[in-house]
Amino acid sequence: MDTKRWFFGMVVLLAAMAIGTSAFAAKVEITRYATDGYMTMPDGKKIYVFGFTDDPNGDAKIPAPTIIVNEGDDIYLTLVNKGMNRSENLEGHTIHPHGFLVPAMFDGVPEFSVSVPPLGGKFVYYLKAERPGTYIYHCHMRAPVHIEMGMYGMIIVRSKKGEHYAFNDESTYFDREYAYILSEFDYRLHEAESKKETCCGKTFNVADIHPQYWIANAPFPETLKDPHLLKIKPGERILVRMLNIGQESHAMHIHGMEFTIVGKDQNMLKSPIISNTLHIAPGETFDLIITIPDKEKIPEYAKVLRYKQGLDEMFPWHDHMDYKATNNGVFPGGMFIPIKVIPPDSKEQLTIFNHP
Ligand SMILES: [Cu+2]
Repeated sequence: MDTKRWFFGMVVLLAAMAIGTSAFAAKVEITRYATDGYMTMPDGKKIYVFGFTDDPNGDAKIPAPTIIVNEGDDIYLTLVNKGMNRSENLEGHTIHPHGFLVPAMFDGVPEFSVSVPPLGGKFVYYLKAERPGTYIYHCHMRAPVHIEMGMYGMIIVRSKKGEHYAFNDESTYFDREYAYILSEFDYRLHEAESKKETCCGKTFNVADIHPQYWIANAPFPETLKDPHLLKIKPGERILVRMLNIGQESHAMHIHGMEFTIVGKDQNMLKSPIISNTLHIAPGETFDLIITIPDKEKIPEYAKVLRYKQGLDEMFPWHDHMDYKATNNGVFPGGMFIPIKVIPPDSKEQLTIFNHP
């Protein structure tokens, strides 16, 4: 190859690389602050928690604010360990980007990378948003304790095909989206942690964890509020992103409709599964599309009930291990997502993207 042609080839290659980078990849900088706080259960029980927040002066948020990026983005996720607002506890924290295929340094396991020290310690995790899907971020420091205490949230990577597609495939189109993060609390461990003044005293055997509170973003009836209340209009395709960061499995059973499982753990399913019960184990994430039959497809007598103005038609989506649909044994409560059917002619403005 002569010099001229080689030079021309290099210019074309570099231009293509520059266009490729600018067109698809954005640099996204996100910060999460690790600290503590309290969460009040519907029965009035005040529970001490650890968690992340996007507010440098705030308490922990349970679950942590959702992180939303686009496929191809270069994510610089900064963890600042503020130290605790509500106790003298001095411990390190990390962020494990659950589902991202990253080098160990950015994987957030303190034994294999770093623990971010309290009172202002900082670490930047670099993540490449290579695949669209639903991910988890959580602390991996003393994992059975710090997860149970509340250090978790969701990461959504939107597909290149567009923000209304779960994956790069026409079949994963959705009109609106909801996100649910499943977890649970054993208040006794939280009380033990609140009394501990310094790190690592053995105060509660994690093998004794037996939760009394189950949470789908929040314990019912908190889930009657936005953004947890799942609203659906006949004919709509609703994407539900659901993850389980607790330490128990759940059998999430939906009433009055079915869902199609289109994705699991950041991969689109080649053969989607239609079901009314999702068995979701710790660490799993699922992408489901829900529809309900159109007005024309239900019998006359049912239309009267379904669309009568002023009468809210509601369905439950709950853990079929039904004792978990309680708050410390009192039904109804716990892992219980209410679904509200919105009449087709309703003027209510429905939020497209709903997440904690
Ligand atoms: Cu932690």
